[in-house]
Amino acid sequence: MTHSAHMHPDDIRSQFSAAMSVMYKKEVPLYGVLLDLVADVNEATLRRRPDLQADFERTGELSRISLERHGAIRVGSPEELHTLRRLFAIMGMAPVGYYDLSVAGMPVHSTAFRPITDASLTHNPFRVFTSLLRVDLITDEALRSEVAAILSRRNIFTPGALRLIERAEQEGGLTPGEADLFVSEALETFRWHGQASVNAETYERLSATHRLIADIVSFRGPHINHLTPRTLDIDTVQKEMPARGVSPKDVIEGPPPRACPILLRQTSFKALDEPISFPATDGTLEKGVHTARFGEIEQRGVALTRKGRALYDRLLADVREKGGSGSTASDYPTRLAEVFRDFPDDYDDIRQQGLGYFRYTPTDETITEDVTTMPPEALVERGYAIATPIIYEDFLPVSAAGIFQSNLGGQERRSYAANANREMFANALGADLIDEFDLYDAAQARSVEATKASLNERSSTVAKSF
Ligand code: OOG
Ligand code: NI
Repeated sequence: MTHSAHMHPDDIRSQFSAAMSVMYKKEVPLYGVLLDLVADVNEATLRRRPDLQADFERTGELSRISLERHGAIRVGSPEELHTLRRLFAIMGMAPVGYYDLSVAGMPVHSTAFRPITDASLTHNPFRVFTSLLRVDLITDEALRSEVAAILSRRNIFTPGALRLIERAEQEGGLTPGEADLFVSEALETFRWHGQASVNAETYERLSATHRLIADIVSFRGPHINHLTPRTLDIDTVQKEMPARGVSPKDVIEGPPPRACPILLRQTSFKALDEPISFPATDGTLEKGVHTARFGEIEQRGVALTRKGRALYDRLLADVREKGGSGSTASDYPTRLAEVFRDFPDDYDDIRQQGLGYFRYTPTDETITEDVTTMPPEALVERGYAIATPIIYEDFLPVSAAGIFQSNLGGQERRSYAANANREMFANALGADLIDEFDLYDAAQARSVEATKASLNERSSTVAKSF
């Protein structure tokens, strides 16, 4: 139970997300440049599109746009993931979805910690894409136990953070004073460490096995590796990046540009080569370079139903099969646009064909009938309700793989057999993974119920007045 003297988890999340953004801007100034560019483009887009502005005002989305961002981290051990789950829970963030990145040659699997209720998402949708190293995919047995030993020696959480996590669990929340302290202690886990915790020789060996393994294992903590603001016009931001001194990856991941955006489109600027140092045996420091941290932007669209998602996955697979070289070939955007002509680009079609999720709200239309058993589409037809797209709050594994790949520096391509192990992930987490489709289904159903209740109430008042 949340005691009234406790700070609301939504407010702790907002505070944490703001603090993280300030920290990352200091650590990676290019992220600040990207934030300014996104803010400029968003403002211009809303000025150009009053319809969009009106939609956003009606759904309460407007206030969240400028706040909205996601981050990503990678941890090494089940214990680290387990404590992260407890840490994020204090900020109202739960693990949603399972992403198997082994298919893309990445020795990790992932989830997204994020708020799950409508009110919390509107308040601040801050999410963290969180990956766990698959030690089981390291084939060299000696290296596997070395990695386990290195990881077992580190503690990525401060004693203060651990104490406050326990306190929040015992007391059912944190007071504002405790929450302040919690935010600054929690932030320490995600800070960058310029000094590796392993020597140069170990780093090189880890890196030769997979650069991602070196990134996860060689440091004191799981530095935040990017933060991603949400843009309303990703094509313009992508185009304008170079003029502001930011060099974007070649293509935008996800669906092509559309009148009715679906799911998620993402692009990033390439990871920076950053100076680091390694402890040498004689007590001195040896210089090195590490490439991991970058900036990313995203544009979000309507969440797709299982049927819609199956169509998206099939079309995307078609595009990639036809081209042969994934999303890096130069004709990729053309092929993408061509193949996606098979995905309806009109919200009414998307809704009527059951491809996307929508939130229903009542109109002011006069109503004299009982709508209890009326299908939602009939409510729309009769003008009793309007349907607004429910925004996709999650991630896309193929896009994530593209982002991983373009930011490891070098030509990282290892193949692992598709090797999902959701159960292993959930065991490490110590909790079940929430199914994203269940959340969207429930949000849509709740909006239908609330719309009908409000319409019925109005129709009975109308009836009485006759
Ligand atoms: C995570 C990459 C995935 C996204 O937006 O799809 C991701 C990582 O590089 O750790 O953040
Ligand atoms: Ni990302």
